[in-house]
Amino acid sequence: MNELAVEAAGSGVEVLAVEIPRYEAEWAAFGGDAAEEENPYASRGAAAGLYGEGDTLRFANVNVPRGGKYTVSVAVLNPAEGAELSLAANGGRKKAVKLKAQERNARGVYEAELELEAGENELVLFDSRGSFIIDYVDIWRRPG
Ligand SMILES: [Ca+2]
Repeated sequence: MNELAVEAAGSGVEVLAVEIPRYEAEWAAFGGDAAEEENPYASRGAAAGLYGEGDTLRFANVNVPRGGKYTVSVAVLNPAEGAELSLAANGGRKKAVKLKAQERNARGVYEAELELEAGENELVLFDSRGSFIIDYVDIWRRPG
């Protein structure tokens, strides 16, 4: 991830542009019954289906330049009623995210804050309840 800080001289205004690395779910390691799905509404035309409790997606190589709190945005399609997703970094405590009903093939984006370490991190997404499809994950840092 490249970060570029631009300071507007004398104005006291700082503009911070952050490049957001995107991790396609279909490129993650699948656990349980998780599997790649073709979906024309998903980025790259593909996504990862998680079909029930115990299915997982593992991103083994999430690289960030600095340690600290990051926002993980997860793009979800077609969650079953009451479906729940959890996330954890580096084997840490899971953050649970309840998925809301959404229009078929519409993309819902859910956010969770996770502590990441400088360098490589392992991010795991767990199916805690119900089925849903994950399209991609964006990892970024709020400016400031
Ligand atoms: Ca995708």
